[in-house]
Amino acid sequence: MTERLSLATLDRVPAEFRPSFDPSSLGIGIVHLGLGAFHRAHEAVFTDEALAIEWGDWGIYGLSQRSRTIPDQLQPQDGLFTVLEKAPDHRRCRIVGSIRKVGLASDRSSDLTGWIAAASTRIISLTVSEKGYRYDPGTGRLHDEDPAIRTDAAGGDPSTVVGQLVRGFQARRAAGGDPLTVLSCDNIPGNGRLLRELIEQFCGLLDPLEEGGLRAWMADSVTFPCSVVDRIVPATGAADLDEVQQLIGVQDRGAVVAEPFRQWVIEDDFAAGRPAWDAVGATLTADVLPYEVAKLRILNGTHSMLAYLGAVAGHGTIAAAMGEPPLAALVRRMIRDEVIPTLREPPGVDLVRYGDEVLGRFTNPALGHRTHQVAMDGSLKLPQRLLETARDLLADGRQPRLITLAVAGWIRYLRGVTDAGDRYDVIDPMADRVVPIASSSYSSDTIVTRLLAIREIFGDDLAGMPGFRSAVSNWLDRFLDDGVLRTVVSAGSEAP
Ligand code: CS2
Repeated sequence: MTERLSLATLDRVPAEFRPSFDPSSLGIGIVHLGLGAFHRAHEAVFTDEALAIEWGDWGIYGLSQRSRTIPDQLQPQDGLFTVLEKAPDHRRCRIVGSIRKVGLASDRSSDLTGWIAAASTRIISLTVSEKGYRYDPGTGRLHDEDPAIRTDAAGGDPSTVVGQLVRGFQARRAAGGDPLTVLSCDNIPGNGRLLRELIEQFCGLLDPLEEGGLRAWMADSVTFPCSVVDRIVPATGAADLDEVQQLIGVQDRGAVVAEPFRQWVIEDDFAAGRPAWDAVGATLTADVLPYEVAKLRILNGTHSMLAYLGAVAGHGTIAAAMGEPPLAALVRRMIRDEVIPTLREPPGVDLVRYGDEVLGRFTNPALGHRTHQVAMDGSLKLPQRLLETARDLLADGRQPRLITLAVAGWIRYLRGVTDAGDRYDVIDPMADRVVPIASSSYSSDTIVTRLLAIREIFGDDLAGMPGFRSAVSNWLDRFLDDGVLRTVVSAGSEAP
């Protein structure tokens, strides 16, 4: 039987793939919530490389929220795992040593509260995806009626991220109240600011005696920098694990795959230090907003559009969708004509070139990034990826033509069946509400009217903005009559 990657077997791995430091000598300074593939291919890599430049106790304690899968993969490996970088024409692989401990947040023995309280912990970072925040993207409000939020506010072992953080803060305050940074790394606009607001709303649900000045302490001692993260990280497949094993010579069940590109723009607002992430490619800046809006609208907006239209047209991967010339032309045009005009250019960034680079990254065939993976949780992604762009255009007196096509693409996707009649599952926390409406036999107009009335997604303004509803409903009609590809082809030949 092939041996498993671990501290004990690391010396059997060819030296070129090993971390540049001895992982066993690294103390923990970061607690990370959301130990998915993205974190392992992003912050863990930046941290690993930063340690080679400037040593410090910045090891990571990574916790999964609910599922044991990743802790079970990484615990026997002492937190070690491989990142397999896939460019169209070459591979690169390396073992990351920055994750020093793994656990499950919902399991008492992981002692999350104790770790948040520990003075040695100076950063709590998060990649818990849009769902983890339990908020309405249309209104920015915490789901304060959510039973899990209610239960967490009432006491006991917290199961929500906001509850976990607040219980940890209380313990930290009781233990001396050392300053702390909470760093959100999720694809949400103003992610740090939003998290602070959600936590404050949660504190408002607590008994006033129990709150006992926690918000005032937070205001003095906890910072919430915003950050923009970027790296395409598809789900790891069995063939990837085989490939890693061939390369490193031992078995790694926690390996992750990523594109070569990576970017991290972070608001420079740390309360208690940080690793030398800026020395290994992260941008530390006073204002992340222009980067954030550009990334969410250009990259994630077109990603979602390609995912919905590509999946309905029968394409399994983003690269295959990009291989369909009318779809590639459509997203290029949407970036140029409708997204860039709404953006403020971040310093030193040429947005047209940025858009071209993003689309180039989408064509990487080695990644095998599934359209259904990107299409997931659309109700939580649409607002920041597409709807904000539509709002800005409408406020400027312009019609969002291709953005409305993308929104109609989401609705068409919710029907759970491709143009060729193949069925698939729609994964979305609001699936129970949106799928029955989208799949009904009502007219497109009724379907769109009912969906646009969902404030949690569309706010209370979009449905009433002139032309928006009718444009979405016209595209949906055309998708249903002619199929996605024929509609996109004819849309391409129509005047803007
Ligand atoms: C994707 C993102 O799954 C999705 O919704 O759009 O995860 C995307 O790959 C990353 O944001 C790239 O940085």
